[in-house]
Amino acid sequence: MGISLYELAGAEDERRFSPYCWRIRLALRHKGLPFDGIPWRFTEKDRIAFTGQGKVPVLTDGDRVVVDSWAIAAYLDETYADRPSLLGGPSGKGMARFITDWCDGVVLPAVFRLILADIPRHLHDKDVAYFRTSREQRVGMSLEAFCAERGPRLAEFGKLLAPFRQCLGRQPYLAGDAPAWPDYALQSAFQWARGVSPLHLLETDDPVFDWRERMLDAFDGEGRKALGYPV
Ligand SMILES: N[C@@H](CCC(=O)N[C@@H](CS)C(=O)NCC(=O)O)C(=O)O
Repeated sequence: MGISLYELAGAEDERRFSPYCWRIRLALRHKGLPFDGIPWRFTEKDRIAFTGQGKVPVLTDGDRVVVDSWAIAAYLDETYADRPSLLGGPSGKGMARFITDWCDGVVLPAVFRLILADIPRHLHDKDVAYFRTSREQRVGMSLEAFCAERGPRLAEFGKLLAPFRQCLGRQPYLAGDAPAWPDYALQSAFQWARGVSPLHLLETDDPVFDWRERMLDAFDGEGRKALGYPV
C-alpha cells in the first residue's frame, strides 16, 4: 500500500484547487514520493469519515492516516528523513512554521477576498449549495458582495506581498537557492486562485511573478499543467 492524498476537486476530477492540498502535492514531489491523488468533494464527508474530521488534505501512508497540511509536512520529513528535507531541520522548521502562519493568516485571506465569488462556477454540482451557504454564513454576506471592489483590494494584495517581493528580489526561492516548504506554502495560494479565477494577481514586472513562473515549472510543470486559468 503506497501513499494516497485526498484532494479537493471541482467540477472536473482534474480541477484541484485547495491551497492546503496543493502544498502537500508539491511537498510529495519535493520528497520524490510517488502517490495517488484522490479527488474529493466538499460534500463527500463520508469518504473521509475514517479520519474523524471533515477536511482535506488527508494523507494515508499504508495504515497511517495524517490530516492537516502542516502535520503532513512534518510527518513526511520525519518518516522520510533520508529524502530531501522539506522543513530544513529544527531551526528551519521554526521559520517554516512562521512563513506558513503568514501565508495562512495574511495571504490566503486576501486571496479569499478576491476569488471567493469565482469558486461556485467551478464546483461539482453537488457542492454548490453547501459551498455558497457555508461561505456566506462565514462572511456574513453574499459571495458577490464580499468580492466587490476588487480593484482596491488587488492593490492591497500587491502591497502585502512586500516582504516576499523583497526576499525574492534577492534570492530565487524563499528557502534560498532551491524551493522547499516556504515556497510551497506561498505557491499554494496562487495555485488555488489559478484553479478557479481568471483574475491576474501579479504584475509581470514583480519579482514574485518571476518566482511564481519558476514554481509553476517546478517538478515537470506540475502546477502549470494543472487545470486552471493560464495566469
Ligand atoms: N488547517 C487545515 C485546513 C484544511 C482546510 O481548510 N481544507 C478545506 C479545503 S481548502 C476543507 O477541506 N474544507 C472542508 C469544508 O469546508 O467543508 C490544513 O492546513 O490542512
